[in-house]
Amino acid sequence: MKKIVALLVTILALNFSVNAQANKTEEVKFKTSAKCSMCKARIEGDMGKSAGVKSVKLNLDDKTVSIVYNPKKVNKDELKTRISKIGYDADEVVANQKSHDALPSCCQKDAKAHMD
Ligand SMILES: [Cu+2]
Repeated sequence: MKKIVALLVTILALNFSVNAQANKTEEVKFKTSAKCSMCKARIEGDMGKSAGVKSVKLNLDDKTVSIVYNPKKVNKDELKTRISKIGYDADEVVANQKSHDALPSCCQKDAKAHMD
């Protein structure tokens, strides 16, 4: 009986650790070329809907975006590319020019710093 209980406990523990592994997320931070709260809403909205992304938060004080993601579904470079496609720089990855030029003028890189 003791053995069976020990076995069950082992199985449960193993099962638990496998589940924990499957739900493992990582967090990255990129410097972006965001300008204002519209940029924040745009980046958080678009990235929030993209595959493998759990949460997105853009800090307008330092223009960094923090992304919690599932490393099995998406990687850092892909995340940067997705930000570029929205029209913003992400660290060394430069914004896709076409997407950038389609942003409202107040959100483009040469716009003066402003908060909304
Ligand atoms: Cu903006």
